[in-house]
Amino acid sequence: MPINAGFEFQRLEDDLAHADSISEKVRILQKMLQVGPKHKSAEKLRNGIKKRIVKYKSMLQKEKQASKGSGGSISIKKEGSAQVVLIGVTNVGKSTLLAKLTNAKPLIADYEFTTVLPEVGTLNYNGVIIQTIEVPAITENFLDKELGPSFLSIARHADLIVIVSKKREDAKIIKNELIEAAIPFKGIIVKSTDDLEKVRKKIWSKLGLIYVFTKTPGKKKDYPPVALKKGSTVKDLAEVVHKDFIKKFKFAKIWGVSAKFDAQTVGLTHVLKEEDIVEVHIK
Ligand SMILES: Nc1nc2c(ncn2[C@@H]2O[C@H](COP(=O)(O)OP(=O)(O)OP(=O)(O)O)[C@@H](O)[C@H]2O)c(=O)[nH]1
Ligand SMILES: [Mg+2]
Repeated sequence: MPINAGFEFQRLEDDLAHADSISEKVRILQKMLQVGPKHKSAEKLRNGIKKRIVKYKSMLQKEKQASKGSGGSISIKKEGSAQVVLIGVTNVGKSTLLAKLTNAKPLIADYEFTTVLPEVGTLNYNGVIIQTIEVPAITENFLDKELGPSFLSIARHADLIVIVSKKREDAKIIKNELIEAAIPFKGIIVKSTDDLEKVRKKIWSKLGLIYVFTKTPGKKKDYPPVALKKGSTVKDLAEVVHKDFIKKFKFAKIWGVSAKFDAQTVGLTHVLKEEDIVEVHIK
């Protein structure tokens, strides 16, 4: 091994833990084979790396098949304004929480691995529909399990990951498995005993969304509201509501937190706030 290669190998190991895609993991592992020790006693290490490359390549293949709609991978069609997954080790109350948050009626039992397939429910946040999925319990080395890659890919594609845990070690196992699968964790950790309203608010706030109401002149505000990314403008709302609205846009009238006064007249660039009511006037 050339001088400093040991140092570079270590740096690559570090990069590997922080890689946020599978293809990035493959690239780093291949580089590790290049710079790593090549002598006889390092054979075990090299074989381990090669095995991981094979594993990740097969995952890439599976995900490619899933995105084409073929292969045995489990994919869940996105519905609503956002998709949230509940993930955790077994028996931590994932199904219990899903049943409390959504309309789903999953099987809840005191034995382990009760949930064997993803359970889907809809969470209604002030009229905004958030698809919420319980992923079957995660175990250590989950990628090596038959359905591991498929179940983890549900978490990969979600807008928010919610780790359900009873103790800190539970969450640690999940975080490790996410790292192993190159899924960045920017989510939240909750207990099934946490105050339900607090959990709902945490989910909403972490999704980075706001909800606003549209209104037709002379009528009351429409229901349900429209979900938008934080920082959205009248233009973003108009785009969601009707394509023609921007071409024909004259002005908007606005009520709520972002308005200086009721029925303030604003243009397309006006930044909206949660619970605003917007009346678009067109030519
Ligand atoms: N005391 C108490 N028991 C709970 C709570 N949440 C869940 N349980 C119990 O814990 C057991 C497992 O709950 P589930 O909601 O099925 O847990 P899960 O994480 O979905 O479990 P698996 O799908 O089997 O991995 C059940 O017997 C629940 O009644 C809780 O907040 N308090
Ligand atoms: Mg369950």
